[in-house]
Amino acid sequence: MRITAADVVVTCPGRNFVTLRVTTEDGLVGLGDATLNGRELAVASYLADHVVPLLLGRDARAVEDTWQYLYRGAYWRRGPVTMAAIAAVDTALWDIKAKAAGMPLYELLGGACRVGALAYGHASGRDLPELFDSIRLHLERGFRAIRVQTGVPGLGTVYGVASSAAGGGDRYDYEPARPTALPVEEVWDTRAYLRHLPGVFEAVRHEFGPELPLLHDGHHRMTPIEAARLGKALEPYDLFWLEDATPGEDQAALRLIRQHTTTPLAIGEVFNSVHDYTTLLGERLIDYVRSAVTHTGGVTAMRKLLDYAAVHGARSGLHGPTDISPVGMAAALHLDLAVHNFGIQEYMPHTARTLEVFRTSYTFTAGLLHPSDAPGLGVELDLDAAARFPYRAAYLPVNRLADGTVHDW
Ligand code: GCO
Ligand code: MG
Repeated sequence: MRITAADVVVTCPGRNFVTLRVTTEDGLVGLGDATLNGRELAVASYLADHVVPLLLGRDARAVEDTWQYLYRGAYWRRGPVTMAAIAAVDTALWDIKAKAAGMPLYELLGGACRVGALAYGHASGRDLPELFDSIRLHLERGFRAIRVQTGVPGLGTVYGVASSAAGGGDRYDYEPARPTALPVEEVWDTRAYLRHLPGVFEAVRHEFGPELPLLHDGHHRMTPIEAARLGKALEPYDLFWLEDATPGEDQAALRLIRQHTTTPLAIGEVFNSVHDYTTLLGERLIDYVRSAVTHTGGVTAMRKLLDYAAVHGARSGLHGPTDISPVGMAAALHLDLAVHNFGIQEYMPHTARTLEVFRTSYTFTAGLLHPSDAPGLGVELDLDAAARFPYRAAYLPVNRLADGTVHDW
């Protein structure tokens, strides 16, 4: 089953996506997501200039061998650009293999362990009334687990908070990448945030009761001791997890946080290899693995990472914001169904315009996502629609403290 074509498709139906489209001699087509928010063209070039020439003529069935060939063969290992490119190839080859078998991918991964994947949605508000409206809207839309992000008194725009009120437009969402010539700059103050957040969770529990699973994303902004203090302060509100409390590359930070709090910890969306987790999982410092199939080397690598997590008592919480394309999202859903140690799946629905380009078949019913039983991943790419939306440069914001110091965003 020789590969006869591999095309890199860059499209911007509201936000940028990079997709690898692999075709075999018998006409099967496989898709892989290679979107790296704010640095999209680096991955497109890595693929088009350095990987596509290696794929032409290769056997599309050799998934593991191709992964090792691209990983070990590059000599330069890991990193988000390399691993997103490898992920795209790997996911496309799994898509082809499952289509050739006439099965949904999750069947090839061992079959379903559950009827669907519990998904969490992103509720947010600049203040409590807006936040409550947003939580209600998510509950009406069927979500059974909710991430809570709010504005902080005295600060302007902050991570995770939508800029328009719930119900004010045709949809309510938070999309951090902006199509501006330079990154937008936000101002951050951790002390103001730490003073404010426990009261928000107290109010949400008071309004919505004890049962609803609630999550929160610290987005890398705290020091270890600040994160430890927040984890302790949030214990009465029974969080499902506290995510990215500190910058992920400081692995020892998690030791300190863990010593101080029983709030479950999630980390990993900026990681790209199982090797980023050896301390965190080996010492049982985290509860949930937050990596994206798209940034971690694809289905092959993510399966190994989740098996490694299982050995250390940790569960999955795969990354699923809108900057993971519907192709990357579908790949995550097949793994969610097939692994035993599933925890939860992040789900930020894509816009109607994105879904014009990517024809999905996954479903969201009663709080659960299902990848569908279509052969392969179950997502098709409409090339004509993709061509109608050319690439637009966009950046994620940059954070500064009040005195101008650059801080983690
Ligand atoms: C999340 C993430 C995202 C990231 C985004 C950056 O938990 O979903 O933190 O919102 O900020 O993926 O591109
Ligand atoms: Mg996050």
